[in-house]
Amino acid sequence: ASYYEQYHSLNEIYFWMEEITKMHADLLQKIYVGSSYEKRPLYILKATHYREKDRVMKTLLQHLDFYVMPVMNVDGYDYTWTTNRMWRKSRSKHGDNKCIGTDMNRNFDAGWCGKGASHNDCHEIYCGPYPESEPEVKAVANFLQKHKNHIKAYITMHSYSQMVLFPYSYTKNKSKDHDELLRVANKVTDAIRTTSQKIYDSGPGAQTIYLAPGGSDDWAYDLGIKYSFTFELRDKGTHGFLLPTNLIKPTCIEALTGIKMIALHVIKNI
Ligand code: 0X9
Ligand code: ZN
Repeated sequence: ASYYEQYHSLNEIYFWMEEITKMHADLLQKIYVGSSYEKRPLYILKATHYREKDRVMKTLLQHLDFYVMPVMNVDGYDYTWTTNRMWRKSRSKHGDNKCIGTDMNRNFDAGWCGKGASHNDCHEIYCGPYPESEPEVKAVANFLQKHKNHIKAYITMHSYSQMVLFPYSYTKNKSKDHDELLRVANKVTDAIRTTSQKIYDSGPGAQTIYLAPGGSDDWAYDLGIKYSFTFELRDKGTHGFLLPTNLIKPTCIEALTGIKMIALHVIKNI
C-alpha cells in the first residue's frame, strides 16, 4: 500500500509536509499559522497553479488556490497515537478544571455553547471556558478572518456517518443560502453515489445530524464564506472512528469527488 493508504503518526505528517513542499516548491507552500497548546506548530499548505494531469483538477487550479490544513488538533492527534486511540478533544487545561480537553468543534464563536454543547470540562463536547479559548481554534479563525475576502469556500473533514452538511448547526433555522447550499450538497452526494455506489445524506447540520453550536463551518459561514461545508466521511457505524486501512483510498476518492463538485460550482458563480 502507498503512503496515502496508511495512517501516519504526527511526526511522519510533519516530515511529509516538509518533504512535499521542498519537492514541489513551485506549487506548494507551507504556511505557519500558530502553535498549539502544547507548543507544536500549526501549518496550512497552499497549492497553486496547474501543471496537473487530471483534467478537472487542472481547470480548478487555474481558477482557484487550495489551502489545506492536514491536522488541526495536533496535540489530540499525537495523543491518539501515544495513549488513547479514541481521544477527540484538544489537550488544554483551563483554570481549576478537573479534566483535560476542549471540543474544538464547539469552541468557535458561532452560537457558542448553546444546546448541543457542554459547559462540563469532563464531557466530550465541552465548549471551553470562552469562544476561541483554544489556540488551534484561534489560529484557524485568524487565518480565515485574514483571508476572508478571497476565500470562496470552506470544507472541514470529519468522520463518521457519510454526510455532507452545511449551516446551520447552532440553530434549526434555515440560513439565507439554504436552497443553493442544499443544491450543491446534493450535487456532491449524487456524484459520490455515481462514482462509488456509497450513500451520503445531505442537509443542514442541526436538522441532519444534531444541534452542535461552536462549529467552524457555521463560523466561516457567518464570516461571509457562503460555501461552507462539513464532510462526515465513512463509514456509517460498522467500524465508526476506526476505519480500516483498506478503506482510506476509496474514502479519499469520495472526499475529492465532493471537493471537485463544490469547486466547480464556485468557479461557475465567481
Ligand atoms: O459533532 C461534531 O462536531 C461533528 N460530528 S463528529 O462525529 N465528527 O464529531 C458534526 C459537525 C457538524 N457541524 C457543526 N456542528 N458545525
Ligand atoms: Zn468530527
